[in-house]
Amino acid sequence: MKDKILITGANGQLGSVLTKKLQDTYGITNVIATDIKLNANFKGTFEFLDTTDYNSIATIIKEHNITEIYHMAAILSAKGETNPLHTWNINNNTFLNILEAARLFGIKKVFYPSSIAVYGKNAPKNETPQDFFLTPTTVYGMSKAAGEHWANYYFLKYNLDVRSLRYPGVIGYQTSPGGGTTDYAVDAYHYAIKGENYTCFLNETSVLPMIYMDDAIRATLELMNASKAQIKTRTSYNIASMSFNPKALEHAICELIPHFKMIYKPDFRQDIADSWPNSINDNEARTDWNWQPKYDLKAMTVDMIKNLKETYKPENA
Ligand code: VAH
Repeated sequence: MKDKILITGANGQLGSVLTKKLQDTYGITNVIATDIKLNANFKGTFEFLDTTDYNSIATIIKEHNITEIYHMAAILSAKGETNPLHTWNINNNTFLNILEAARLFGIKKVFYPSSIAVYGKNAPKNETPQDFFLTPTTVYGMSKAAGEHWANYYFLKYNLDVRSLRYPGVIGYQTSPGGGTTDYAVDAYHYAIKGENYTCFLNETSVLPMIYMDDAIRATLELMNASKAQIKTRTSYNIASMSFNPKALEHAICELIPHFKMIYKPDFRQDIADSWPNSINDNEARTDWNWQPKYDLKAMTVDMIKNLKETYKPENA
């Protein structure tokens, strides 16, 4: 029987690009994209789904004979701090609904997106190891750390094949990010293409782990397509690609758009960034399922600017 994929949060920064990749991989009719609102130019099978409601999830699984679930719906770090209890409810209770439905309906595989936001200030700042105790200080990070333990619990107790990645800050041209602390790195490219300077909400020395969208999506599918025996970490895998600070990003963009400038005005997001690692050790992902990033800051910048120039062409705007 053909795999039928359910993806939640299909309108999100990662969810929308992952939906397209899943459609290309499994066939557009075999991917059920869901979210709480429909994106006007969406192509494929879409269903409205509020994952805080268990019965709605169960209905979609039964109606479409779902075999795999990618649960991408979540509120990110910066936006999450504006309403902590709501963020906890959305990020955690939705995942528990997904896990219960997956268990009861015999779903083959579940993907859960975690984040380097699960680490706190006491973790080693450089080459932060996979297995270090997690002391997040954002509700987003707390919810992702809790979700990792629930994923591991459902694997141990019910043998549910839940797999997870701790994404660094994801940068892509396809979608605007929403409410993240690493969003500055996406916004800066857009301002540069428009010929405008960018006011960055982090200071110029804030080094953070980042990953290009193409690498993040490929890592997701490579993890999900690995054999069950290869998956030895059932909380979540660290993956790393590059680390840079806003000044390095400014220089990389200026190589291609010389007059571009960033102005630095740190806001509340500086404290969030300061609590996260500078760089990540991902030896386990490389050993267990051969993870290998392809994009560095220079290659990402070339690809971002090439694609954004297309996006901003009058005929495409
Ligand atoms: C955020 N983009 O900024 C997300 C990510 C590591 C950061 O989890 O909240």
